Amino acid sequence: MGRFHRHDDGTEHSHDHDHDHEADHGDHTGYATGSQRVSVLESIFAENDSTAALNRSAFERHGVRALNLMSSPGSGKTTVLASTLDELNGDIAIGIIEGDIATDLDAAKLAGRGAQISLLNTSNGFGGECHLDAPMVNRALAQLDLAALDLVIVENVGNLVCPAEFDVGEHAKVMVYSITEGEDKPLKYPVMFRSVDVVLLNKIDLEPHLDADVATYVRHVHEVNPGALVLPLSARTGEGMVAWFAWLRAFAAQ
Ligand SMILES: Nc1nc2c(ncn2[C@@H]2O[C@H](COP(=O)(O)OP(=O)(O)OP(=O)(O)O)[C@@H](O)[C@H]2O)c(=O)[nH]1
Ligand SMILES: [Mg+2]
Repeated sequence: MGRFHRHDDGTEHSHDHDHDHEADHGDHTGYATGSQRVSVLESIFAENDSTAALNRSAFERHGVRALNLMSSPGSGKTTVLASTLDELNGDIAIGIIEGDIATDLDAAKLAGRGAQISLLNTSNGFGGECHLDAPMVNRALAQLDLAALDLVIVENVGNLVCPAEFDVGEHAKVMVYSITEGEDKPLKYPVMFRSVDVVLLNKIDLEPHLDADVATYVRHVHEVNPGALVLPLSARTGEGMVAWFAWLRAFAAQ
């Protein structure tokens, strides 16, 4: 079955082009196919986008800036967030929406660092989704006191594909890309790399132990997204984190 997909220019279509869309209106399995499938997915994205607009206006009503933080599983989103909260605690009032398929493990790691935290498990009534969408984030917002916040950071579900396709009402998208994932990932998974404003190139402390060259990782990100700001850093040692903190302070002040 083809994969419905949106493009940067706002056009949308299914990649399922091996049959006649007009003639295909479902089959005996009961699953929608062809044009029927496209219209179901169009309405999912339309619902997502209208709720994303609601989320964005709720943020703006309260003067809150919102950021969507994405990556593969284990790239270091939570570790980056833990040091970020420790650094900014007292200066910027931060709310975290912690998205995971299951468990409150990441929410527990971020607790006690001065942030409001709203946990969102996609296995609880959301079908175990591999990404957060705007309606889920809308529900999670009910657990945050936006009037008391300057910045909301959404830690998305660890996945290098799906989260990039769903606007959740954020003002910027940031991804963590760790050098343990391999230098080819921007070329193989361009959709997320193309969708983001900032790439935190994490785990550079491991460069001597890997057959890795940080400059090649940066070059590959810029090959698919020439405008991306790439910040090489290590959430483990703190190297390079100062540039990220500076970017985030400026973003939160906008
Ligand atoms: N060496 C090294 N390890 C790191 C660094 N950042 C994170 N880690 C480790 O990488 C592992 C995964 O980090 P997490 O912060 O849980 O990654 P995540 O992206 O939040 O993972 P999910 O939420 O499961 O998608 C942990 O064992 C971290 O300690 C780093 O800069 N250097
Ligand atoms: Mg995490």
